Amino acid sequence: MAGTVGPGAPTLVGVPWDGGASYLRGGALGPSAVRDALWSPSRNAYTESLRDLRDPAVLADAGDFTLPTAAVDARNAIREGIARLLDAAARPIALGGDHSISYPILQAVRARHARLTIVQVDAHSDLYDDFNGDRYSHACPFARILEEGLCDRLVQVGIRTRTPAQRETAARYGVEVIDMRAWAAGARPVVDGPLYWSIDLDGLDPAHAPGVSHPEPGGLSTREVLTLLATQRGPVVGADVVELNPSRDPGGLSAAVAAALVRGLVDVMHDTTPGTAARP
Ligand SMILES: [Mn+2]
Repeated sequence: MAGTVGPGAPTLVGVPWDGGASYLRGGALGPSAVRDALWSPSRNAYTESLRDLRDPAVLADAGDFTLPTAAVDARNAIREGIARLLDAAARPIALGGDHSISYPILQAVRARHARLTIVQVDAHSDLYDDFNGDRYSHACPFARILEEGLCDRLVQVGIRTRTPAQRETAARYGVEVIDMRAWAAGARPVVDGPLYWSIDLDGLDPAHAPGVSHPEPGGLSTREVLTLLATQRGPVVGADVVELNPSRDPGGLSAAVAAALVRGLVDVMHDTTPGTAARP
């Protein structure tokens, strides 16, 4: 990795991995597409709270992980890379890559946080025990996270594709699910920190973020996700924004949405008790 890492600073790190994808590759190109959108001359460099992203104390960038091709080795590299960032007191914002990266990331985060709540924004619950024989598929990370006790609370928002087996798994582990029907009826999560955000872009409606491998109509708007981020208590200790597939995003609109979510995460990380976030 190259780049700068400031103490406590929200820190981008690219995780160019799509080996967990069950349908379409292409997500490995996500990190560079989000960076291009973040720094596009089509807009200025300020967040909605008027923080200047060019200030490394506002947003640092640790570059992209260099990942081996074997999945088990890639998971180890992701876990160890995130651990190094946390040891440097950074608050990682990981750019995927497919959703399988959340499992090794959370192994590293959990090792430093005795209390941890995860909010997952997603069309899918990602609770399959295995998918096509792969227990580390992007359809499975939250099954592994629950088995290993990598959080105290898991709150899923935006779900609209569950199977009966996944519903049973969620009930067995006490997962709090606000599916799209409940969201439309007005249900909202109430969580506090230490908090980790795992944002799958397909949690948004394809009208907002079409550039994903598994578009699922009936989802959240960009503004709804930004408001959800801003209205939870912190501290936010880490986050990922995953499943952008640039090969399905010819106009770059979904990359622009991912960049907007990164700016929202930067604001909430700074707004939620900086200094208490990186170490328990
Ligand atoms: Mn998903």
